Amino acid sequence: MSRKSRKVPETICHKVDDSQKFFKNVKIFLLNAGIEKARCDIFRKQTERYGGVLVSNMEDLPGYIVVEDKMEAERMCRLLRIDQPPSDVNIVKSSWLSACIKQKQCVDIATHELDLSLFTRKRKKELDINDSGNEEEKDNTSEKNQEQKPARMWHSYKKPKVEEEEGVDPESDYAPSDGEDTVQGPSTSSTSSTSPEKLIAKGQWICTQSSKNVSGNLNEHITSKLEAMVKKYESTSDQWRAFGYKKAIQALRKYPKPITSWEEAKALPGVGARLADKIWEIAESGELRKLNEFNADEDIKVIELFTNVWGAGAHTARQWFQQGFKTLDDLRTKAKLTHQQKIGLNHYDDILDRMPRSEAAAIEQVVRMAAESLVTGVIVQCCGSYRRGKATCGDVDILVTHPDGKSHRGLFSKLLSRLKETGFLTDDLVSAEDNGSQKKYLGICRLPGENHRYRRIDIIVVPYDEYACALVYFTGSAHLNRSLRLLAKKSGMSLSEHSLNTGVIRKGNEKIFEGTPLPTPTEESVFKHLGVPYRPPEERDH
Ligand code: DCP
Ligand code: CA
Repeated sequence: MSRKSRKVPETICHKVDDSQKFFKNVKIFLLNAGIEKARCDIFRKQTERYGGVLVSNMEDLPGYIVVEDKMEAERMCRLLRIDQPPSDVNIVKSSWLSACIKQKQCVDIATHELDLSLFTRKRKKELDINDSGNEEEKDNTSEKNQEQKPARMWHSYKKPKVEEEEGVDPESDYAPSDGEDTVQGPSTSSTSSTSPEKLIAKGQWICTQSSKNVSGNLNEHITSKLEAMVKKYESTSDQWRAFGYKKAIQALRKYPKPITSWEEAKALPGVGARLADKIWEIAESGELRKLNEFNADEDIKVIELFTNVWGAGAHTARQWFQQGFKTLDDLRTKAKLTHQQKIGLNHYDDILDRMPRSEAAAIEQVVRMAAESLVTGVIVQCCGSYRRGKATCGDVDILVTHPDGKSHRGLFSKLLSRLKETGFLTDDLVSAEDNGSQKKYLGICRLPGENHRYRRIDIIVVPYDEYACALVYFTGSAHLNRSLRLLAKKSGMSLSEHSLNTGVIRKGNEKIFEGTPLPTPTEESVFKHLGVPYRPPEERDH
């Protein structure tokens, strides 16, 4: 139908009585970009006609954000000058509004919702992924909440050409916002770079600060509840809501005093009105109604139970649930399980339990003794939360190398065989991943003697010239790593668990030239090249 011949729908002209106002008090924010003017006018008139309230400020929502049918989430965020789709708001295409008007009822949004999956995936990378930079790697090397697929594991260890997550953190909390990124997202051509010193001088980088300077989390009573919400949303695959909560948690952790007003909560970076409501609800009452509802929801409980099986992610958990399974026993007896999921189920409680650091030290010692019996002078270092001085550890991440630069070769399989012979390693999750010149084992171990629990262990053997970068990486925290990598990237460098390269040439997010590795004999040298004051591991617990 041509524009000229289109008639103004009859419904516009007729008055409607109250009972027909299917939009009564429903708040609608119409993002008119890309929607032709005449259509916008009709939408506005009809919305109001049927009782809807057109709002011009997103803070007035909850309700609906209506966008052009082909709108992408990222573009929407840019246009609205927000860094993520707001929580607890329905974001729908204009097809939804058309359908409502046509059917004279508030129709289900299911088929009209804006697809946030791409946006979510990108943001997930920014938040979670380790530094080689693709989501598969995160999926496969960080087992928590992830599906484990050995075939993809192999792929994940190839050095990717594309760094996706490193620099795409607009208004990040691990790097200062430069304003431009907030509006425009990642730069599309970044062959130019600034010295790290200049970048650091421009703002507050997480990686330049000691985690000890932070006065501890003074809003723990709030963040613990929000963390529980993240788990719920992750297990229901609502990743973008989970992302919104994670941002709020990070902001709250850094906040120098307990939250004492709604306005204070609302002023936190990344916190909109709805999240501020939730924060304030917890601050005031100590409770979060929504979380209580989730906790009481039997279905969500089951999905969460299943998501905690090592090797199962939200997708598998939901599939099991849909197949009618309700308990871990149902999974054991009726579900089709991968090798890893079987192990995950066998040691379900042990894997979820955090061990005291003394136990991590004892595990490190067992590996050290075995390695030393194979080659003298070997270095065995427990990294991760243990090295950062935490009181409890989720698992042990043990780095092995040899200062002569060659005796690490062949050590990986000998070490594993030795540890298996003694019964220390009990189950292999991933028996050997090749990551360039580094080799990684993921499995389960148990200390000799009575009453010891089964624990998750990663053993990574690396060549000595990669040791310092590997040490920085596996010591973490993940948050600190993201900040260091972003700083490196913005300075024309590239940091990974293998090396710190200089003179990297990028076009958009693609590395055209990998650059040249800088000499990094020690962790101090890595920090120095990046212009970041050296911090001992205990000060890296960001
Ligand atoms: N790492 C990272 N990015 C990730 C996952 C891990 O940079 N997405 C790095 C930093 C971590 C280290 O690897 O500190 C070890 O990973 P863990 O998942 O074992 O994390 P932690 O040891 O810090 O914590 P936990 O006590 O829960 O094991
Ligand atoms: Ca760990």
